[in-house]
Amino acid sequence: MDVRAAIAVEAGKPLVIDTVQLEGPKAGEVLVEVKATGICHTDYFTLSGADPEGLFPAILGHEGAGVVVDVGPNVTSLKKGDHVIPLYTPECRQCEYCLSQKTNLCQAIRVTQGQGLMPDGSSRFSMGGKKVHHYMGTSTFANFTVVPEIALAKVREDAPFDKICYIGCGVTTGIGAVINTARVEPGANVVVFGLGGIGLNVIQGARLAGADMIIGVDINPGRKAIAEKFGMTHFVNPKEVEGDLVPYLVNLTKGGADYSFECIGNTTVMRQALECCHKGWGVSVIIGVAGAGQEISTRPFQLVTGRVWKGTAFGGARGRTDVPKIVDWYMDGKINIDDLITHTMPLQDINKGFDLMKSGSSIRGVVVY
Ligand code: NAD
Ligand code: AHE
Ligand code: ZN
Repeated sequence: MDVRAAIAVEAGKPLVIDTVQLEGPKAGEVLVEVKATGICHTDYFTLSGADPEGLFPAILGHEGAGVVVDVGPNVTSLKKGDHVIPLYTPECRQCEYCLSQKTNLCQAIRVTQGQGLMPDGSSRFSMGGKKVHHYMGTSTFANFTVVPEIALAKVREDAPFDKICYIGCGVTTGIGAVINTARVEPGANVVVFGLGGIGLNVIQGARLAGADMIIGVDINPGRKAIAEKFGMTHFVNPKEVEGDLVPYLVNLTKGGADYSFECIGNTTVMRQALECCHKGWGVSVIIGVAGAGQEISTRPFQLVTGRVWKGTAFGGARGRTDVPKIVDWYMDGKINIDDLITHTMPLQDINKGFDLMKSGSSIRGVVVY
């Protein structure tokens, strides 16, 4: 079938809006009509050429919500008409990783997903007879996409697509990093570096967890008001701090953060996030994705003296199990998504959505099909 898509033709170039061809679902696959998709910084990261796994041409997008329109053979858990959120971290419930109960990083289809292909090693997308790659197994920058059954969370039908699409990445990543990965406890002091689409959800997660001091760090002063609305108690603009940021934060927290979160993808800031943690127990969680070739460093003494460096993908969430619950939290008013979606646009304007994110004018832009 013909579908409308934003195609990443080449690294560093704007997406091209055009018609591409999509084959129907094969065994274990599902055809989804995408109703809305958020634009995450990771889409920009891959489009920029910084992603070692980046492939072109590809249909990017990994923060979607939509409706099942067809299922391939052997699909048992979904049917036509079901509302779904695609999962770039699937949940097969059978692989060694899923069965371990120690990680959310299901590996059932990770190899082909990283190659921009469906699990059988082929792509469903093409243009003029030439292969177009999938992205993160989701490719939500197209109004129809094919996704493996194990990479779809079935969600309630009364939830609005243009809001819950954000649960497909940013909301779950930010809140999950606090609850699943760091396991922040009531009364903890938390420092969040980067107050964008992810960091503001970390702030909201920290408030849910009952944190005491919630410090937000961002070079964009425009982030202060919205972060306060989500629970931030102190704002720090590194550009206004005299001297080093780390001792400033250690002083502010009276000894160091119990938990810190890096939500930027900047390896210098990752070091600051670790080193502002409390001696003996502070835990720093890396969420930001850094470009090819970049590495983190610190004095090993920082770890010898009890600080812990961790990372998280999709907030440690097991998508098919956890995502429907997070949709319920939204529908029950326990979490705020609406105020973070600052811009909506048709697919035609998706490049403007990227520009708004890059300039710091938007928190989350959402494409509504
Ligand atoms: P965003 O562009 O919405 O937000 C980034 C924020 O960081 C902005 O507010 C910006 O002003 C701020 N910032 C930039 N440089 C800074 C600096 N030096 N000091 C302080 N603040 C600074 O991006 P996002 O969508 O929130 O994504 C954030 C990061 O998280 C990206 O690297 C993205 O790829 C990554 N990410 C990771 C996961 C995961 O599962 N690990 C999931 C989603 C996104
Ligand atoms: N492909 C990159 C890494 C990109 C990355 O870390 N992706 C995160 C999700 S970011 C969502 O906005 C992730 O889930 N990682 C785990 C995984 O298996 O990809 C690289 O550096 O190669
Ligand atoms: Zn994302």
